[in-house]
Amino acid sequence: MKLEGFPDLAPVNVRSIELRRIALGLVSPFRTSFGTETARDILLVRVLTDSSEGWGECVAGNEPLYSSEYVEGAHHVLRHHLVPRLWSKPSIAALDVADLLEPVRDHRMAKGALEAAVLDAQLRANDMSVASFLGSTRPSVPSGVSVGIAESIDALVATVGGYLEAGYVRIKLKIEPGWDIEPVRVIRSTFGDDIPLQVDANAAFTRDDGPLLARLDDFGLLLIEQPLPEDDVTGHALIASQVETPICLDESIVSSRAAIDAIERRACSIINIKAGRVGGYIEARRIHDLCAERDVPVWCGGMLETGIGRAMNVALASLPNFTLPGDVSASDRFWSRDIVTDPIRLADGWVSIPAGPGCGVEVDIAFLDSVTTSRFELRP
Ligand code: NPQ
Ligand code: MG
Repeated sequence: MKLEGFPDLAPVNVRSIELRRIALGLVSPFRTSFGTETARDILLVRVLTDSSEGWGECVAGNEPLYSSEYVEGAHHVLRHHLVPRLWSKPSIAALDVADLLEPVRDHRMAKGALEAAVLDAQLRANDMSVASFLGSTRPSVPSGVSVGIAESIDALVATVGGYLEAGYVRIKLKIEPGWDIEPVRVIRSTFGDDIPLQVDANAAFTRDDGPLLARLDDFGLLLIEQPLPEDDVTGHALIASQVETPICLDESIVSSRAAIDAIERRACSIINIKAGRVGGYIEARRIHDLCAERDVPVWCGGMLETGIGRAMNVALASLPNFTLPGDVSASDRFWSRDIVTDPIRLADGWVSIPAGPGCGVEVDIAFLDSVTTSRFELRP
């Protein structure tokens, strides 16, 4: 199946695929309603072709807490079920990958990482950037930041103050039952009504919490992200009918089908797009397009990516219907040192889209080797 609006590029001959795991500590612990992350075990996919190399980043977490996927499971399904399916074709294009992997149910983060690596390799061979391939219309995008649940309200105020000082143009507060109205009230009273502000519950509330969430209407938030569990689309429609603030879905939107379903059922009026969650950048573009046709704004989510995934996210975020600032923070929001030589940086609250071929950034192979915990090579 050929997609509308994607450039038709020469395929590549894949010689080998490496599954590499790295260990990276976060600059500070990141607490959400589902847990606290202090370090990440990240799976990278490296594709070697006759003429190029490509990298893809798997966004699965150390544990299956954000969603059912986790890094060890992604590694297993890539090695035993996904990578072997690529060997069925002698030469391959990124636009073929999803169809080859389609018989395997779910495992979208694993599939997305493999597709991203093939895409990076194919685009480098064809001297085209991910941004051009996806249909970017801007050279830079505004940068938002996601702020974890803090030890205290004072600590939260200090953290948010630091990000505003750094230039971030939009703040997202993580919330959970008991850390919901008060943090929002204090951030508004401290920093004023003008800063673009939103909240993310990561599925921590219930269908009975409509009246509680409606109290957030007083604070002029851009949106409330994923208040209820992933599979409760009808529950989100119920909450949306009780709350003035727009409801945005993240975890629930696992595919373009799920996006259409949630929109038609009025469960959300805004969608967070994460390529990993939906199985890759091509499906992410498809969701962008269908939301644009329905006048549903989208924004680009983040999954604590290194410079590889972060560069591709910034490219995605520069498509025209990404009209809200994304969680496309600078690399130093999460990492003291990135695995790429030219990590994403903040300039007046904006980030630039890398212009080079593929994801547009180069891996710092010596540093990468120093943080590598395992490597596994697969061949046809
Ligand atoms: C979200 N991201 O929007 C996610 C949640 C999240 C930047 O808020 C390891 C892997 C840790 C994935 C922590 C942001 C994670 C993770 C949080 C995703 O819901
Ligand atoms: Mg979220």
